[in-house]
Amino acid sequence: MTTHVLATAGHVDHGKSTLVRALTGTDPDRWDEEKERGLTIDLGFAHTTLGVDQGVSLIDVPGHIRFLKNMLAGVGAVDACVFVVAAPESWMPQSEEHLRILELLGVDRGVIAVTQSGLVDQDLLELALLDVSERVTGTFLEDAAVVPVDSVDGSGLDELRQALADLLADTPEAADRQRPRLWVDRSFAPAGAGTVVTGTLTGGSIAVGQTLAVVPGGTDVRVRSLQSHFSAADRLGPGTRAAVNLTGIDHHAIERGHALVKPDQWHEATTVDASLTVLASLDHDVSRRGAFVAYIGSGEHPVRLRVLGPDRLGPGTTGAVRLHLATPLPLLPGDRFVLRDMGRGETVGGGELLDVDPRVAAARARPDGSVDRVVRERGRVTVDELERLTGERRNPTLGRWVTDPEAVTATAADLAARAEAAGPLGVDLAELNDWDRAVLETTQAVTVDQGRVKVAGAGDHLADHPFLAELEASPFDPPDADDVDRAELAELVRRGQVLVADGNWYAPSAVDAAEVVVAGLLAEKPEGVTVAEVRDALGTTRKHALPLLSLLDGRGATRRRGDVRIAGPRLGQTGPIAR
Ligand SMILES: Nc1nc2c(ncn2[C@@H]2O[C@H](COP(=O)(O)OP(=O)(O)OP(=O)(O)O)[C@@H](O)[C@H]2O)c(=O)[nH]1
Ligand SMILES: [Mg+2]
Repeated sequence: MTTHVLATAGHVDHGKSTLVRALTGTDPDRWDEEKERGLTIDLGFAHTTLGVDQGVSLIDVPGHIRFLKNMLAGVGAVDACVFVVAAPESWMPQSEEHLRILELLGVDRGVIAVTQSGLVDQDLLELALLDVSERVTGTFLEDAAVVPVDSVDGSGLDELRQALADLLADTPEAADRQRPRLWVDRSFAPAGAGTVVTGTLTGGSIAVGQTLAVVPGGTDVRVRSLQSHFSAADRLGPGTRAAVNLTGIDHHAIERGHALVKPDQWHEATTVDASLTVLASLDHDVSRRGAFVAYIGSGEHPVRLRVLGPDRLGPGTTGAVRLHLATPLPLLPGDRFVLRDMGRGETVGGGELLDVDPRVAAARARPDGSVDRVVRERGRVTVDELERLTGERRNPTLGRWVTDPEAVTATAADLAARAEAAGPLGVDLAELNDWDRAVLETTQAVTVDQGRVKVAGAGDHLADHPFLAELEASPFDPPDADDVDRAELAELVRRGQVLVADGNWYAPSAVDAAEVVVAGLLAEKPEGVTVAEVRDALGTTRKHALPLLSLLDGRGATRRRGDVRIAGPRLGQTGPIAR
């Protein structure tokens, strides 16, 4: 069974609700007031099956201008429309306005029902059909089937059903992008059931037991049960009308215009850049002045508007605008909106969101909806963040980021500059963040040597540090290290280029040489040699003989026994005698 969601559209009293009832058996006018007045105030919902396996959900909208807000809440996520024009009155103002709104929202297909056909003679019917086909020329309904019907006497209904079946056979099923979003159009609390919200589910599936987030607000809720048109389901896919029973939220805390989404999957946008197409019928330019509201998803949101580039847009033109929302919404580039001016009570135009988190100042912003630009403006963006901002999941190009080549080059240059500034010792690797480290792998400009980031090819200044030469010049009577840079000294010791014992510093070659001398002594006196004998043999003082011997003890060349040193287990194995 495929399912599609359709909305009605058309002027007040042209027979939308009557047609929905004739097609589905359900009266979409739910409220007593609606039934009494014969006027649709709010959205109505009905369901039918065409043929054996084509499920159709119908959202019935009000035609009266006063309830345009409710109409807009209903048509945001539909696959197609049933456009209703009454034969006796033919094209009327809300026929026009609804058509414009559907166009602005990106609805791209539908059927046209010319209703109340039994109330006019053949000539008038022909006139109405002609009028309608002229009105829709150049719009998405240009090639739509136009079917005369009378919902009261039933004539034409079979043809309309067939036209709908043909339309839906050609209509792709709602895409599953694993990114479910349900714009809430109703929230209520049936006795004993907690909170129930309804809406048109798009972008992905939701399942019983799943945790979802309410935006705005971010409240986590759990799906207790699911229904579509009163039949229970464990899971509902995109392109279905969904009634979701939630735990974790009071029904007053979630309302029309809010959205249910997966936690952490959506950027919550408050400033967005968008294209705005101004209706050709508008009699003035659009500038930042106006009491604007944007209809996005199922909601009505006051916005501040700024035209990007020029400061105004003329009727019939398209340009870029920046919108500031009062409440954050889970939005993506490609989402559609309709803009109205509440002060003038008119529909201004509408368009498509291009950037849900603009980075460039309005004066310079040139939004275009491209994923590459989002990456370029940021330099780097994690794959998760990129998906939140664009809906697109890309493979990372470096570490966990999708990167702009210029940003990688810039960071590499920055690393080189830091290494340069840090001098010969370089920068401690521990000071670099994840991004720096990732870039490090890609650049030849710096190298990592023993945990320090250094300018590549700078050579190792520590290898010929002057202190080493001083130590080697007087191996058994070496100088102190008071004038040596502490960090450099520590690094020399860490590398083993300088040996330290009892606060004295020695060249490794000095200890090697001492080992040769002591080995010679021990060859003659295997029973052991004294410190004094070693001191004399090295021609040094006790101050240095003691640390040198303890360094030899340390490497296992000698070993203490009472007052003397004897051969250690590794005598001749680590020093120059072995080599
Ligand atoms: N004879 C006849 N009467 C119709 C037909 N369609 C609607 N009507 C009548 O026209 C009146 C208005 O019909 P509705 O279905 O309420 O019109 P609507 O488009 O839903 O109106 P709103 O929702 O308020 O915009 C009602 O009295 C209907 O009985 C039709 O095809 N034939
Ligand atoms: Mg109605």
